[in-house]
Amino acid sequence: MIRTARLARALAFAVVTLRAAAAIAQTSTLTLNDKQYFETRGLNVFVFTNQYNGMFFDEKTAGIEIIQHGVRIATGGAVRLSPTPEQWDQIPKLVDRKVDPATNTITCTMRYEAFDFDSRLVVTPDGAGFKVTVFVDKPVPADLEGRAGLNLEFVPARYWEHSYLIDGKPGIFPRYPAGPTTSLPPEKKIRQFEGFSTFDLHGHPDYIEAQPLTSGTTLVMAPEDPERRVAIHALSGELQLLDGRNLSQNGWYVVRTLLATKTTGKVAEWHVEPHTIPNWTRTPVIGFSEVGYYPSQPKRAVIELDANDTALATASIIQIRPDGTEVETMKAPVQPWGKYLRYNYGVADFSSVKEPGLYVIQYGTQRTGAFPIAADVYEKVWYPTLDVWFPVQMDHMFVNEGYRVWHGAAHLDDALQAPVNEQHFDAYHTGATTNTPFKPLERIPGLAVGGWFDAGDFDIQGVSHSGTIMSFVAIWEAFHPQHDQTLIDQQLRFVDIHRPDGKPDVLQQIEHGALQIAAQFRAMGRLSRGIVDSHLDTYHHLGDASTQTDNKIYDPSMKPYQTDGIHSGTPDDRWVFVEDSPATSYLGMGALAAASRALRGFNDPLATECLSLAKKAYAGEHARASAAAQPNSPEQGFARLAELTAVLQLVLTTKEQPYIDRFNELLWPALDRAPAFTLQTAVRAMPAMDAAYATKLRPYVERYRATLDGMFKQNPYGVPIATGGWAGNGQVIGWATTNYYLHKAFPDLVGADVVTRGLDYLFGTHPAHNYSFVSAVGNRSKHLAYGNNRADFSFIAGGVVPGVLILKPDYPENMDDWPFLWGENEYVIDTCAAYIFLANAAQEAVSSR
Ligand SMILES: [Ca+2]
Ligand SMILES: [Ca+2]
Ligand SMILES: [Ca+2]
Repeated sequence: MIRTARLARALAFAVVTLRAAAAIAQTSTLTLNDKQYFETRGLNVFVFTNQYNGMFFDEKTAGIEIIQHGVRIATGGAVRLSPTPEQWDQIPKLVDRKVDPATNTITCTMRYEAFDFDSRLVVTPDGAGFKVTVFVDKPVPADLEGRAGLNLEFVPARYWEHSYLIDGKPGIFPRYPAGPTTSLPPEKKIRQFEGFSTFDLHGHPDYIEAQPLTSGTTLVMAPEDPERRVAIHALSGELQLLDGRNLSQNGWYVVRTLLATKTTGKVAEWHVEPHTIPNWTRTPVIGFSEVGYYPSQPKRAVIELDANDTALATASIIQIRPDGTEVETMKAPVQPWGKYLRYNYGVADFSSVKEPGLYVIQYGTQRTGAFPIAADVYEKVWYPTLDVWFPVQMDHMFVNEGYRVWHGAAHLDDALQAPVNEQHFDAYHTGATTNTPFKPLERIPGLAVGGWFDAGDFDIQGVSHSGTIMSFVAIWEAFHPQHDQTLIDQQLRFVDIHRPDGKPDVLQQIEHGALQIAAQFRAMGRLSRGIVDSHLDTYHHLGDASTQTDNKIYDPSMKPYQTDGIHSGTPDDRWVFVEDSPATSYLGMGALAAASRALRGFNDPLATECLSLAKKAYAGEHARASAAAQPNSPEQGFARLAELTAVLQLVLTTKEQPYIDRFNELLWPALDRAPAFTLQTAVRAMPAMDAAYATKLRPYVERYRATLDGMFKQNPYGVPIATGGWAGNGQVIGWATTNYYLHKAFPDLVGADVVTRGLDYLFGTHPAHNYSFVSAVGNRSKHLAYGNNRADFSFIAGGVVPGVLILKPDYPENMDDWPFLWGENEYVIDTCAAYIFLANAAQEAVSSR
């Protein structure tokens, strides 16, 4: 929401409140719409339109969910087995979902396999709200008596500085968790995912559960706020209000009723009434670039409107002069675009405004913050990512910034070979063999060096490392940034942010990544899937990375927590997971071959070793993969694409004919099969190829260009918006980067506008709100995100979040007051490195035309 929106909303609110007071209380009746959710103006109720995830478990995007006045306030409405479920607690499997327009009901059958426990959740409109009923055909299993309950979870941030009434008794929502909890014996704990535990016993035999903050029959949440007020009445049993943050910082407020036991039929029932403001209309979102615009680039404000709203005729582009006076430079017509997902859109094109200066956009009573039109808008937008975000992600290093230490030197006890047949968390697993020369739990030497924390967690992921290194090499080769604002001392394991050391930071980051990948190939001859915590109770670590393990080498002859200062008996050293995956290994070889070019003249011994490791591994893998070829399997397809990446880097590094031949052999079928994935690779090889190559490539670029022409038909932003469980900024960056390479090679086919359009999207021209998705870049940006400091409701400058998640069927979301949804807010290394490339590319593309 833009700044003045609050004022406008407050005014609109006062008017509405008066109107409402004057009118007879209005009943809003939910109806089942053709998108299979319940809807009335100002309120939507989803019932398992989104499901629990078997891989990452509870993502807080499943079960009964409530969108009140445009904001998702509740999720996780289902039968759950804990008072305040955590991510890895058992989730119900949806066995059946019936949507019945005749009876206006949605019925979901849920099953907990481990307990042979089935229940039926029925949701139906009731008065001004809806009724939720749980039925069982067999009594609740004895093990789950007093444990199984009907839960509904509320986003805590949306109730801070708000109160509640329970059976008329007042309370204030706790701003910070302050109990109560209870200690219970571990045998009472319901088994979590794969028998892992989120709770670190730390030598004490107990675990904790949240106890209710309060209980009663009727709970009114936020009675003072018509936008957030929700009344819940237990028609049977008792309502509890709990605070899940006592167990885990990403916990939610939970409203819960224990299921009736030793009986069948109806075992819990609520009437839920989220208040709706009569004739509520969502405040428009003015999408624009918070970074500003290059004078000659296209400039589009995309105005997102409530389905009941219609676009105003114009938006004003107002220049702000040095003395504070304002000049309306343009009345830009708002062209209706139509409907995308659940909103109407209008587009105000103000490309004709080119005079450098500061501007705001005025639309109705709303006004955006100021943004520049200037020739240098893209010049520095990548500095925070390289200067701050990447240094903070550096593993095995002490990272300082001014008076602040981000973290100590972490994971100096890396790493042990993972056990076999391990079904691990974060999508790691092993099969019957280790795929390395090492035995299960044997120490793999030399791994406590280089590398970056993958994301908001602290593991080293092989594939994303490879992509990151290759992006950094591409940045170095295309733009040669001499930028130096970081001291990086590998000998002392010391990083100092904002302190030049005479060495280009991009080269130092390439070196840091290459040190880790080279160490893996040196020890194992291949790239790992990753190095990750051995135990779930350390994986969810929040705090200084150097305290995630004890940094002491595990010695099984010692007792847990016993130490001689160098070794310890605490089995917390991280594990190395290695898959039999040619694709993974090929990407590692590509990273090594790329790094060897950039590091030549900077760190010659490492450059030489990287290339020889890559060539040796390539020869081995290529021979092995050819022998084991499974033609046309999906794995084979991935392996071929990854090999193409490796061979591209070997071609660019060595120019040797066998690599060129193999590249041509792989490229053209891949271009036919998956042009979107291969076009960038193809065009990047051009400098090493002859003129005939460019001629042969041209028709593929012509076909791609036709897809670009159709972009504005897909959505009003004109970029490919992903609809999966992880939001799509990475995809937008990849798309715009491909466009840059094509623009450079085929400027008559692909213009610079499709490069900057990708950045406009990242910087605020996107659904849901208009913050820049790059923290600390642009006038207003993501000020809380899923970095490793997320428990502080903070951000790491330069991090790029995944962006807008499309919750099925039609709700675009990027929470701006709650950082803990990784699919919307988690920074990851490969996307951030790709962003640095794109920012440099945009500056070059706009300034050279
Ligand atoms: Ca990870
Ligand atoms: Ca430096
Ligand atoms: Ca250790």
